Amino acid sequence: MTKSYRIASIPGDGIGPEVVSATIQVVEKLAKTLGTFDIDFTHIPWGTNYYKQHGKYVSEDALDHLRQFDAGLFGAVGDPDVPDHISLWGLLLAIRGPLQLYANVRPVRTFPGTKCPLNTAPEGIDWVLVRENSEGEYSGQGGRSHIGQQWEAATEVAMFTRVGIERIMRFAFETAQARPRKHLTVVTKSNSMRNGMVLWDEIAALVAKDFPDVTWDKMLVDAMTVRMVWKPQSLDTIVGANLHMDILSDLAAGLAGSIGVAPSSNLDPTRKNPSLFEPVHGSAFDITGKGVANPVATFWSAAEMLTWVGEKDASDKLMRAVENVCAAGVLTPDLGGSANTQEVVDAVCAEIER
Ligand code: GGG
Repeated sequence: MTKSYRIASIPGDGIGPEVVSATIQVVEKLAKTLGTFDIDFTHIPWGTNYYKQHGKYVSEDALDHLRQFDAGLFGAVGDPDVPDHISLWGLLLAIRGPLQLYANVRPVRTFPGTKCPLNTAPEGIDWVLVRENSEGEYSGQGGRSHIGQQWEAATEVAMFTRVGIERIMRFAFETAQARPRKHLTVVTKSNSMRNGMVLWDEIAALVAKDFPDVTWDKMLVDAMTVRMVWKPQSLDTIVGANLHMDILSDLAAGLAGSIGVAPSSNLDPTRKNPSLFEPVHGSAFDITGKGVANPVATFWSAAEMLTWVGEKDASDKLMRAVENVCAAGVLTPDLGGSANTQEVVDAVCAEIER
C-alpha cells in the first residue's frame, strides 16, 4: 500500500516562503516520479504577517494543530518591523520547547561543484553538529529589574538538567556510532562556567561508557572555533549546548561552503511529537523578493524529513539530484553562481525525472 504523509508547511518570514515553495515543488515532483508515497503539504500562515493581524505569532491551538501532522517544514522567522526576541520566541521557540524537539541535528558538508570559501579544507568538510535544543541559555529563565535605573540588571540563566543533558549526549553518541569514523567531540565551557558545563563533562564521561566503539574528546568552545578552522579533518560528530552550537553551526556552514546549503532537523527522538525541519539560515531581508535565495538548505532539510518519516530511498534520490545540479554549476550567488531560485528548482526537478 502507498504510504501517505501529511506535512505542515510553515514558510514564515523573509525568504522563508521562497525556499519553502521551491522545496514543495521539488518534493512533489519526487513523489510523483517515484510513485511510492504520497505527500500532502498544508499551508500554515504563522509568522510576522500573522502577528500583525492577530497579535501573536501562532494560533492558540498551535501545538495540538501541529500534532495532526507527520512532520513540519519551516522556512524562516525574523522581520525588521519586530524585535528579534519577540519573533523568535513567538514562533520557533514556541514550538521547539513545548513539543520537546530536543535534538537539533545540523549536518554540514561541502557539496560537489563548491569549495570551502576560505580554503581551510581543500578536500571539503563533512561533519554532523548536534545541538541541545530545549534548555541552556534558551530556557527562558531570567528577567530584568530596576528598569531604567543606572543599575538596571538583566539575567539570562543557562539552565541545564541531568535528564536534558543525558538524553542529548546519548543521541549524539548514537549519531557518532552510526557514522564511519565513530568519533564525537563534546563542546563545553567548563573552565569558566563551573556548574552546568561541569555537569555536561560529567555526563559525557558516564554516557561514553555505554559506547566503547566510539572515540571521543572534549573541547572548550573558544578553542573549538580554532580547531574547526585549522584542523577540520580532526572532527566528525560534535555535540554541545544550545547557544554554543547555534554559533558553531553558522561557523561550520560558512567554512563548508555557504549557510545557504545548511539544513537542520528539530527532532523529538521519542517520536511522540512531529519533528520540524528547517534551513539553518534566517529570513535574509537583504535578498527577500529578489528570487535568488538558495533553496538547497531547505531541499536538504526536506531530505532529512523524508529519511525521518521512513522514505530513505526518496531522500537519497533527492540528495543525489541536488548534488548533481551543484556539480553541474547550477548555483545561486552565495555559492559563486548566477542561477536564481527557480532555475535551481527546475534543474533539480529535471534531474529527479532522469
Ligand atoms: N530557519 C531558521 C530561522 O529562521 N532561524 C532564525 C534564528 O534566529 N534562529 C535561532 C535558532 O535557531 O535558535
